[in-house]
Amino acid sequence: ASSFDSASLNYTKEDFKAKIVHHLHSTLGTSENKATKQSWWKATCAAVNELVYERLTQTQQTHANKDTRAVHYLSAEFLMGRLTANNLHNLHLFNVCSDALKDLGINLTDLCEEEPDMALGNGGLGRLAACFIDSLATLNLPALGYGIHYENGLFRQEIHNGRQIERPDSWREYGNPWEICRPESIQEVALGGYVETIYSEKDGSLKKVWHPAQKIKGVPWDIPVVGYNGTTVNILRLWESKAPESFDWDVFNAGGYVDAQAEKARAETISKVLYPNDSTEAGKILRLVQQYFFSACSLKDILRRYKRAHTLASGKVDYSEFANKIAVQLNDTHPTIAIPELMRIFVDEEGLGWEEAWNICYKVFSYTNHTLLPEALEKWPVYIFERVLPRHLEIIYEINRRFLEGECERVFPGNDFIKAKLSLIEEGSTRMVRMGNLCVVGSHKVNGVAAIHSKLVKEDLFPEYAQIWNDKFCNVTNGVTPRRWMLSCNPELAKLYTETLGSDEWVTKLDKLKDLKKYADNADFQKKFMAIKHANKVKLATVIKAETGIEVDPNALFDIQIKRLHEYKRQQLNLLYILALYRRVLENPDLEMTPHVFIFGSKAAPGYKMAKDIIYAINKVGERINNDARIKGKIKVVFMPNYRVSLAEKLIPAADVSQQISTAGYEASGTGNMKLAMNGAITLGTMDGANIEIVEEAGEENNAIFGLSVDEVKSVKANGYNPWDYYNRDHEIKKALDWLDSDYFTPGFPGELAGIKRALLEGGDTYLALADFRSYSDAHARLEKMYANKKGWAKSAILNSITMGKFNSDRSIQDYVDQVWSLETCLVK
Ligand code: 26V
Repeated sequence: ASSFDSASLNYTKEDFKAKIVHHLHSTLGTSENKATKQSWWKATCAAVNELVYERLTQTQQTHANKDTRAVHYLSAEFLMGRLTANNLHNLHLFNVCSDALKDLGINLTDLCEEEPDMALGNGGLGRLAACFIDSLATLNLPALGYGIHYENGLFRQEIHNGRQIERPDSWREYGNPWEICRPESIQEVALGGYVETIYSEKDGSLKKVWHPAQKIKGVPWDIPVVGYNGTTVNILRLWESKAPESFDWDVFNAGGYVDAQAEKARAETISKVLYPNDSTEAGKILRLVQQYFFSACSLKDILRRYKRAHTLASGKVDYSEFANKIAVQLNDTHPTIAIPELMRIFVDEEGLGWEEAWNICYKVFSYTNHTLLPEALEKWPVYIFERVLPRHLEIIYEINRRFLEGECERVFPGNDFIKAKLSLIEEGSTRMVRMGNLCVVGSHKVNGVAAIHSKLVKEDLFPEYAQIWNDKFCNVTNGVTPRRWMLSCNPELAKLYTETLGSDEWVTKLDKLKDLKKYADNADFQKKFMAIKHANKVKLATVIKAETGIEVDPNALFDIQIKRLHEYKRQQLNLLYILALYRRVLENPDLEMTPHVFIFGSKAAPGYKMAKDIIYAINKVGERINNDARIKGKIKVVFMPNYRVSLAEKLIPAADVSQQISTAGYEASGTGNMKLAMNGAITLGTMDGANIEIVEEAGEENNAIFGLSVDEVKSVKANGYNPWDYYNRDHEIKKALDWLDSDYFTPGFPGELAGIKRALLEGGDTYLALADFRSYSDAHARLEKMYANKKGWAKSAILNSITMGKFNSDRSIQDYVDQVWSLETCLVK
């Protein structure tokens, strides 16, 4: 029982039952005997929404009355997943609801499966945004999330004969009970056209007037974001694009009517689909339009709210408070265009002088970098900008001119080489706008997402900028919400912790779990902990069987790598080890080893051929191994199709080992690593991203760390890395790679997997998989030994789980509050 049950006083079991039945009748238009599971689910959501809406209104009134400073989290992605269980937990209604439904003959966990994932994101960056808005509400901070209401989220992945097939994801085909359309807050944004320069006879000034070619309507859909324990319900506001009402339908004759429909379809294309790339910048016009569309709608929304509170009696708006009231966080460079857009509004529309406008502007914005991969750093061709956002391009040029002649010249006088490097414009055959540079110049803070990453952002990516503005650069290590990633997905473990501690305080103060340290060695506690892990594995085994037909033994070691497929994340290294291990068992059928289940979950960007080839290879190697009677089930390889948030919630609690094996220096942070460790998985990982901080908390002796460090990677590369040396010297590497040339895994089709070998040899092995192989194999051996010692393993698993307090996203948000936003909490009555 928690102190906040009182907040949900109106929600006894009987009340809840009555509400659900009421909504089944009045909202869903059906009855108990006819209702489908989906209707029951929606009726349950409607019952929950009664409370959510009440608190939402209270929150919004409180924030408006107090005119609080608020943070606006602009993100092209919010990977929310499902909301039913999450909202119930955060409102302390999960058990009441479960009991009420039980009386009605319905199982809540079953019902939750009715909800499609809100997959409005690719991976880490989008899921981080989702965790952050949970924490913002939980910490009672005034905050809004702003993004795009994609009609289709990340593609659904099917596996056909081992290959990834992409299918559309239509998450709201049958309605979404968590979103509220707000036509009263529709915004309109402009695109294209040309800029007119008007000379003023009066004062000789030049005024710029943008004559856009097109207007787009942004329709806001609000998703309430329910804080845990508290009374704050913030919103996530997602913009849907529509053709504007003002569209002059009357002027169209019969022929024009059709053109008008085409025009309408074009407007609605903007929010149709989420781009499924998460590491390569394709430079597609539609994507720039998406970015501008949601950034501009969001800024207009912010300005409308600001003006309501800061318009003087004269009718003039007082902008002197703007930077004190408004913080805008840019989640990667995707919403960067908000910077010139705010300048445009201030200078062109609100009549502020350039310097006055700029002084407000850079104080409002701050920027989070999420990747160092050069191919992911956004650049837009100037010619695209000219067509889509001609006025913004001019503003960017002016920002650039003032920067190069001002701060840059002051610190690097006459240094054209550095000026070319720091310029917002990249010169060349195709001139480009560098969005990262624009973010650094236009923000007051720039942060990376783990200590090592922030250091690399400052020292390797933006070193000259750091010379100009040393204090601009900071670190905020990522975190994840323990509400979803422990309490909700691993209820039995949560119960053990709450009962043992005598309090559920840990759900917000995750550091409290450290008080359990004294039990890490306790035989009874270990037994309970491992029984929960086993039960989670049994459940997962059922899911695996249902999804793939593969039988796995819950007594085997469950070794999990779940993340987007990318060569830097090195799923191919995992595969190489599987091949080596398979050969060892074939050569020595009596080999003593713990049965080992390798589980993968991963989507590849549809245009990333090598990533898709690796998925195919995992599936084909798996097929052969899983059906090879000679190895007596010692190795199983499972590729779980359609990896997504809701599947992660089933995989993570069942993991014994968490593979976090990126080449050091390439994984900015990782957040799956945190989720897995919290749930008692032991990390098999490199010293990269947040892994470094994870083992700092949990102890290196409780994990299996291997591979080159960031500095070693740099020096290996500097000294001319040659993967052939490893191939020629390491027998196991050679055998494993040569195997890929044969048709052993693809009977009748030799060479189908040879591309992987080629990338690792002829291709130069960009991510040093071969260089790290032996050390990786040794780490596996250490893990095996650890796993053989049941008590030792239990202790390490427990210690990992209970020392992850630092990786609570509430802590990350508090770091942003202290270092970047200077926000104050605002209690809602
Ligand atoms: C980049 C691009 C490039 C253009 C095409 C569309 C697109 C979409 C998303 C991205 C962002 C990729 C960066 C990303 O997701 N980084 C991940 O961020 C996580 C949260 O900070 C972090 O834990 C991961 O290490 C990092 O890879």
